[in-house]
Amino acid sequence: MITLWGGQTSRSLRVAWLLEEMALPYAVRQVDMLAPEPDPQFLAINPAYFLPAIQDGEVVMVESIAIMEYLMARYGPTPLVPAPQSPDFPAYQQFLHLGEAGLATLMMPVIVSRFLAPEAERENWGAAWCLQALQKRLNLVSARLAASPYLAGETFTAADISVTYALGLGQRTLGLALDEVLQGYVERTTGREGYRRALGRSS
Ligand SMILES: N[C@@H](CCC(=O)N[C@@H](CS)C(=O)NCC(=O)O)C(=O)O
Repeated sequence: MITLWGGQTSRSLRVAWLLEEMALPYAVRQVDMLAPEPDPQFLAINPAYFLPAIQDGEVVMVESIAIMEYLMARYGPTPLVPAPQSPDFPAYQQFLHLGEAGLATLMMPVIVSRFLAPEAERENWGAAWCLQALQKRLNLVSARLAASPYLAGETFTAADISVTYALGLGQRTLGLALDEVLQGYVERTTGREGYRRALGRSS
């Protein structure tokens, strides 16, 4: 049985969503990242102490996108990943990673500056740069979705899980405004049964 270490609204939602779409059984271990003391069991799993992590037998992994790629490779085949020969594959691969590396990661300096930094350090050049870079990268997502209903093309894939999570993070924490195309897209992806089930398990 796969164990998913997760927490409220964390990137563990990506992994839970993928597990639900693949109909794989899993157990969730909630970690309260705001607790005054670290959870010693989770610290033993991830000494860097961030979510999500999985245990699958002897396998322990962190990094939400890497975990998704592992699960699809280990327990596939699945329609959540196009075949490498498919014309949809390059866009799939690009947006799978853009969701974390190009969107969610850029949000973090903005989020911690706004909500955690001392008053005098809230407005800072680095966070402003990240916000601008994020807005520019969102143009890639909007342009793609103006041409196809999903990021890889006509069908829902793990790239949509990756990017939908990032858009939700931006909306919740930064008040990110989504244009009509992006709004319609998020309604389409989060309308899936797999998303609803994952939300119930991991958040
Ligand atoms: N790139 C990592 C980012 C992980 C991450 O930032 N996790 C957040 C929760 S969503 C966290 O645990 N932050 C606490 C920390 O980094 O100290 C991934 O995709 O898994």
